Amino acid sequence: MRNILLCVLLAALIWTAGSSNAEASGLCCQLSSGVQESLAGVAAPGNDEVSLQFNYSFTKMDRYKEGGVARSLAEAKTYTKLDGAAYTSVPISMDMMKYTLTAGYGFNSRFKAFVSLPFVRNTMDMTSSQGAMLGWMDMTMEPTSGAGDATVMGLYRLYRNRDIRPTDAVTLGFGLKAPTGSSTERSSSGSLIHAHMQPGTGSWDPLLTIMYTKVVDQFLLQADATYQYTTRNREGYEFGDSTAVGFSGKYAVMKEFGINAGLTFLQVGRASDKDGKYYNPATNNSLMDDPANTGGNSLWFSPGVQVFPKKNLALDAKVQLPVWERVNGIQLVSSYRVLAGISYNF
Ligand SMILES: [Cu+2]
Repeated sequence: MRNILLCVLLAALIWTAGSSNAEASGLCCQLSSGVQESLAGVAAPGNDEVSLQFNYSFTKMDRYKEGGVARSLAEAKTYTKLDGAAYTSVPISMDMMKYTLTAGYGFNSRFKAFVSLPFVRNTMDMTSSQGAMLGWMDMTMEPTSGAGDATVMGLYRLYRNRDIRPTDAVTLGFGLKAPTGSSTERSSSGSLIHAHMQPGTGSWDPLLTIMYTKVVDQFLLQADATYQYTTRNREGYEFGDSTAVGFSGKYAVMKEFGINAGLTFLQVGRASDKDGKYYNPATNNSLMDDPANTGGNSLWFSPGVQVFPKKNLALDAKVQLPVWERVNGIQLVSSYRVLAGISYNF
């Protein structure tokens, strides 16, 4: 059994490595990589078990925030760059869809490894100024879609209070997000599209995560923190580092059905475009492209349900709602995210 599982993991890795033209999701939504979504979701594989998960997420971005204050699209159109020039290209809305396949394997009772590969599709409506006489014209961008950035992650259980039915456990995770998704998609005019709409980031990013879980009767409580250290991609662009801290609780209503809720605090650093390939301030007046308008802090509330229709099979669905945010500059921010997943342990 172990060999089969290793083969599955290897195959996933090879597939991942081969899909160098793939696309990954940008960080617009300010929520981090697919593997966190998967891990936050459903059952981890047991000893010598393989788990397969399929997750879907949809993010709607259609509001503006300047710092912590809500702004209208009309207000966004009046903003200027740091050099005083007006933004002449402003996003109206962005939809991000992500389908993530995650394979996991439990090597022993302490160590589990996961590989996840997302497939993403991003769409955007924008408006651009045609000059003082002609006003603003709305347009829909060519959607971007394809494989995204794959993540490999190992989870190591540092501590549990007892061997049989432990109620307290601490787990440490190390991961690496690989640049399997394209970060160099271009528009028909030949220029690189927004860095945050590219399928991938183009960078190798280490991840570190630690989680504490506690079982009290029918409740499962979890506290976790994840840090993603971003690096610069070949085009000279570097997304901001991110830190996510979460608290969540699951309540088993009955054997086949559970409800859960969580709070996540997310901190994302400002991006930097060293060589000006995505944003050349001399020629680019796009609000979306200006790194001054990237990064910020946000707090999310996530209610959800889990269904276990039969042994080894789990379904889950949740909504993530921003309850507070404070962004750098002025940014298009999310109204909601919807996530759904199915997992099976072999
Ligand atoms: Cu756009």
